[in-house]
Amino acid sequence: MSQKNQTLGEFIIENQSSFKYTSGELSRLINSIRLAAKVVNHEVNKAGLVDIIGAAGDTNIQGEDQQKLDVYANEKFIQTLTNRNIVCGIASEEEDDFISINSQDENNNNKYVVLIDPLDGSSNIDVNVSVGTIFSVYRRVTPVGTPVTLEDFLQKGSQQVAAGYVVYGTSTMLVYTTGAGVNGFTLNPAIGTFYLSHPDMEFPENGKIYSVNEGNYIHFPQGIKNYIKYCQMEEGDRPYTSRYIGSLVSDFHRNMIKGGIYLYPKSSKNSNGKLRLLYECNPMAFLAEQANGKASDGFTRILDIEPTELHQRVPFICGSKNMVVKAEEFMRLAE
Ligand code: P6P
Repeated sequence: MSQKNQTLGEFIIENQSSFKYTSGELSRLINSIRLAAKVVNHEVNKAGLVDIIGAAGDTNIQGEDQQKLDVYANEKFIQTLTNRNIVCGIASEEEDDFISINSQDENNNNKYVVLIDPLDGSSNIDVNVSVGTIFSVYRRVTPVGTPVTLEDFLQKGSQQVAAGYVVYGTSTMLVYTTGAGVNGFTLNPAIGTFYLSHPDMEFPENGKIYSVNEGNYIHFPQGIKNYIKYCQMEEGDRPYTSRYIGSLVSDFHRNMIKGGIYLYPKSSKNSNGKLRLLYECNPMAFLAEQANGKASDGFTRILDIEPTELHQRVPFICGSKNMVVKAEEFMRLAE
């Protein structure tokens, strides 16, 4: 049983034996994400002071303006994971294609691939609202020692061996799972150490918060419209409270602590929704299920979706189990 105020390093060592692949490689991977998170956190915290905010001028494969902090965070996570020779491949929201690590090195016996959204919610950067990093880890499925292929990245979310996020908020937290529950670590910036502040995090089965961009209401499927009206109805424990930060990591984190549901449905504007399956929905769905929550596209469990493209998008409904079940009921009734 983990105890509060344990450092992340102590926690990793103590729990390494409980991880079925006890090679220590995954522990080193989490440690490298910890390092990159501290480096990015330092820049995020001074974004308003130096000319590092504002668009970098380029646009990523999503057609979104790349904020300089997006580019910086992407570089730092890729650099940290590459230099420590821990993974054999990386995919990122900011990279059109996946990156094969040390594919020329026949000694590259690394067996993990990492998929990242290096700075989710980046449109919030220059208005001083929380942003986050999301990561997802798989064991490769192609032979060790050969260059990774797209097959290593297009795995179902149920095959993840680890997933987590960093939320750069009023405090910086690293929240992750290796399949044995969800634990949250808060950074003490004075000494650069993450401490276990939220052991065994769980979604309350019910909640009173719903998170959706209601500006898209008229474009939503009828089932989602009906669910939103259900949340707003004066009945029983309703109306619920609407809270939408515009940063998935922040909305997810608050809902996990307080109880709630996050929805990014498909719409007539986004036929598959906006969020990306591989490096946003799958890791958050793995965390949700490990925290007694639920995640679906309205009909299918997110972790069961067979990926077809690196940057594919899916509708995303995630949070307190009974709230997601209710939303799915409205989706089925409206079919
Ligand atoms: P909208 C950020 O770009 C993001 O991917 C999520 O973090 C966030 O919840 C959502 O998109 C916000 O999108 O269309 O409501 O601004």
